[in-house]
Amino acid sequence: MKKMLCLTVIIPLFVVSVFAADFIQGDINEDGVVNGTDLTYLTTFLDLGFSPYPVFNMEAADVNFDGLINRDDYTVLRSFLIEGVPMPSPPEPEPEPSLFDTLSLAVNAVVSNVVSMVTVVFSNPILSLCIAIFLIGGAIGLFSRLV
Ligand SMILES: [Ca+2]
Ligand SMILES: [Ca+2]
Repeated sequence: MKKMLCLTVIIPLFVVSVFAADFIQGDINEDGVVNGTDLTYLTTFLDLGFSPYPVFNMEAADVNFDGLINRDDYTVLRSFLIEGVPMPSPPEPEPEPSLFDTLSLAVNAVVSNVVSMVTVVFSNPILSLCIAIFLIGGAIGLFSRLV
């Protein structure tokens, strides 16, 4: 009864930082098989908030690949072991952006910056007048060289 109370009151959440592929999903004790021992490891970990065992593979314990180790993983692992329900597949890795996507982002950033600079400049009448004088002076200079 005391253990059940502990199970229902304390629902620890543990963050798993990296999805790695060098482990067997659910093989928490890293003995090469997924069995009741792994479920015991996971239950103990969830009850205590830490693992008393020398080996505890955090990535393998996150059997539903949501980045957390919690009761949902217990449910998935238990269903797999007892009912044969397949465990979820690991998430697909994010595709690398193409060169076109990267260039598009860069061009969009440059255009956005130029537009905001032009907006700032032309919203200031003194700056607008200075630029107009500069452009007219340059045009006159260029025209005088051509003639
Ligand atoms: Ca195992
Ligand atoms: Ca999980």
